[in-house]
Amino acid sequence: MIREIETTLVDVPTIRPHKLSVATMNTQTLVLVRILSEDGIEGWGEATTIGGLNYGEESPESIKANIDAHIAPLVIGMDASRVALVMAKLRKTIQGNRFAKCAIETALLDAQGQRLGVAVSELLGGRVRDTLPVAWTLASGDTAKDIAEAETMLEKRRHRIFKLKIGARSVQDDVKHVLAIKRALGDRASVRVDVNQAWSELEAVRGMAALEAGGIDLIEQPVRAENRGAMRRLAMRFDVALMADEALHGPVDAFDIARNGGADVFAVKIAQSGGLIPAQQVATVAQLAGIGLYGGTMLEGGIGTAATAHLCATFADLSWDTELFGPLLLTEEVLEEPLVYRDFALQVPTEPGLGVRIDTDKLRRMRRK
Ligand code: MUC
Ligand code: MG
Repeated sequence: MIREIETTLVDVPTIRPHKLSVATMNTQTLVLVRILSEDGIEGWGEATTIGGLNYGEESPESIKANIDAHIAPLVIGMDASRVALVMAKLRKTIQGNRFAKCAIETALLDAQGQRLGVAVSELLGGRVRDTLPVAWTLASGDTAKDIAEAETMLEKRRHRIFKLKIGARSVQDDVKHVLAIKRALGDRASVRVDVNQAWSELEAVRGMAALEAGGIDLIEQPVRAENRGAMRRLAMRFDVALMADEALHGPVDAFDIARNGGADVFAVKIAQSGGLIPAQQVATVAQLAGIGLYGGTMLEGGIGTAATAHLCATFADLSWDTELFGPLLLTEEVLEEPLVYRDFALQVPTEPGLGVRIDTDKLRRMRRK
């Protein structure tokens, strides 16, 4: 039986300002969810977003408030081992709040894995890989600094895929910045961009033409999420891979975009999809439609990153790899043992549940008072 659901906000400074077209992040706020069941098993989940309400329609504070006031009372007393039943009730009764639902589902699956002695990836059908190549986002806003950062990452064998955050400046300035980085790194790295919806369709046509010619591998969400027509036209017009991110709010969006040819690649995000199971459905739609998969992040800390890693480990085809670097952008770790990054890849935890342990003493010190 679910006995208690506790939510905690943790503000963690980033290692450097992280500049996106929608916000500049100096801290990341983790919403950590602990679900305690009567059998003594404790599961953990996490939700994060970017820049308060700059990225999506849920903020850390709304996620916490809605879990405390509406979600917890609904599911406390239900059988904790009936994860699907709890989530079915939640999805039927609570509108929206996908990030909050994801944190709850993650915690329930973590507990269930511990209960059954299996990793979450096994609960999700079984893993086909134990390591996941991880991209790094260059987002200092400065070309020379970004090149130096990329060189360090290559040298340390931590990343050889780089995603550049653009869209805050003019298309011309952004293209100049991106192509300078691509020229410096050459074939040693895959260089991709994320525009975070900043361009009009016309700007996207100009920007994508220049980026494609300059050897950029992937363009992520160049136009507004709701502008599906533009995404479809851009996908048809250009050979360079076009990825949907903000446009994907779960399996129904995935189905619609797949049917209309609105993307070549899906960024699969557990929070944006509303949980691990709906994210798995997003991936299934992609695979059925011949759309490539990429393991996306909302810049989660260790818990949310481990959860996504378990899901991505089950994908037969993960041709665009992942960006599960969230914990590496943060100055503080909430796990007892940090996740392991080695040889350009994240090692998927193998212990039961999420396979991570929370440092509760540290969490007590770090939590927002
Ligand atoms: C996004 O839009 O993809 C992922 C990596 C990063 O730097 O920001 C996020 C959000
Ligand atoms: Mg994105």
